[in-house]
Amino acid sequence: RRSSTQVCAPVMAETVDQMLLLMRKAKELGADLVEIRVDFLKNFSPRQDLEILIKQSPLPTLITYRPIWEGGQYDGDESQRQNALRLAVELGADYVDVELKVAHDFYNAIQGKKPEKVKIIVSSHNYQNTPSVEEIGNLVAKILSTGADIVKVATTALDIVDSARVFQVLVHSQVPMIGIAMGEKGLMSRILSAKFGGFLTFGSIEAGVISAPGQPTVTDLLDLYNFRQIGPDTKVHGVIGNPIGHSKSPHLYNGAFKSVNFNGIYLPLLVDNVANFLNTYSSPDFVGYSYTIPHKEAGFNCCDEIDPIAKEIGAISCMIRRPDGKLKGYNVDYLGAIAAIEEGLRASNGASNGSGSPLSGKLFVVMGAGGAGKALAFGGKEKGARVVVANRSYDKAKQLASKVGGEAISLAELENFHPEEGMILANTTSVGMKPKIENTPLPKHALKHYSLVFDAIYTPKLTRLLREAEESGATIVYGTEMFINQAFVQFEKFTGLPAPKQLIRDTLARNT
Ligand code: SKM
Repeated sequence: RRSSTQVCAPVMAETVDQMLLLMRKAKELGADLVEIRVDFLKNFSPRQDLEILIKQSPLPTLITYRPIWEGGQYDGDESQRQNALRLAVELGADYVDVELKVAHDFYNAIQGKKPEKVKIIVSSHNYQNTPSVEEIGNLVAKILSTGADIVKVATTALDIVDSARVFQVLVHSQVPMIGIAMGEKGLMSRILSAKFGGFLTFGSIEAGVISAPGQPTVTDLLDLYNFRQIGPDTKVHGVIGNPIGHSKSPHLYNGAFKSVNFNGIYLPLLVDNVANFLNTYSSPDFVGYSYTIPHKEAGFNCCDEIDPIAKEIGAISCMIRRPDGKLKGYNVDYLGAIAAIEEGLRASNGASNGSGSPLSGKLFVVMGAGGAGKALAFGGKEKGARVVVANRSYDKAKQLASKVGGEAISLAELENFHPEEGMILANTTSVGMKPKIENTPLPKHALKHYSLVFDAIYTPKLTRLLREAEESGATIVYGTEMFINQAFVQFEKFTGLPAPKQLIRDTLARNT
């Protein structure tokens, strides 16, 4: 265990019995404490219920009675609410949450009657945005002036860079502090609170049953993100894309990092603006990124140095922060995809055609002219294929085609494009990717002219395009092949260690 940051499971239910069940579940899952949200109880009788909840809890307790005016469920009389919180103190809850707005009143009311072991968390929630570092700092000072034992500041992330301001305050806090940026774009604040010294982070007992937006599950925190292994020195990595929820890279790398005891974490990074992200998280601990759709070209433009192959392609799939702080970009996409396509061709042709690439001389159609399209077109050219780039925007197709000495057509034209039989098709657009798996970039009737079809999408593994290609008699090559091959290379770039290949294969098989 590299840090003391605890995992706290919020418990929300309508009856005390249901809460007790959830509290046991939280313990089984590995949480360190439970936040009992008594504002969710129907017919709450404070004296009787708090006694049971606090005394029978299998884990240390945090009692929270959140009013509507702070984002909770309680809509009743304020003095009754504070009476219940005072009772929680008397009954010896380990922690009691008191909202900043009423903290002075509350402290006046409990004057000297607080058992030593009971700690008061004074909390502030902002559901609109994340203010400046200075404003968050002032808020913390205000909270401290109430006499708080523990400071809690929860803001809302409107962009991934917002978590950085929370970290900045968290890391400098002289008192125990809970600092979280809520919302999907604030996920990293919840996970990296272990790195930046947060007192606790929240993890839900069940997926989707959350007490605040963006909360991961306890199980994801502990098993997917290796929360107990995150500490101040942990190096941060992640996959930069938009959307990013579908990516299996966090599963792959976190599992692989753990298996070789590498002190690193790998996050899904939902980025709107790549340059802004890189400028914000510029400390030496933010060391390595994978780039996925649609940011492979934006990443390319942010590099201080670019590997020759990536330079030729014009897009990156991997970025490393060197010890001197410079960002170096690589493209390791095409290697894995081309190898998998070659393997597919060799297998379907029976014997190999000697030492040359089976792609040589073939008509190779690449759908999409974004980062992955560029890599595949480049790979095709390298192997001596005749490349055709088909893209929704013809201009972009034209640009790429001229770079690889190929032909350009629009996606609409591709439907009736069959200069010859036995062509090879690669999809690099996101059409057909989860969640819109009913979509396909090319209608089935057009697929009969292809002998092999590859899809760079790997969620789902069998896309509609691949299913229809198979039904049309083509050899199909899954995106998982490309994904796994490039992951081996990236793992080595991130860690300097050989990739645990079997473990990575198994992890992907379990998760697709
Ligand atoms: O090139 C890869 C990238 O490294 C990661 C990724 C993902 O996590 O889904 C997909 C491909 O773009």
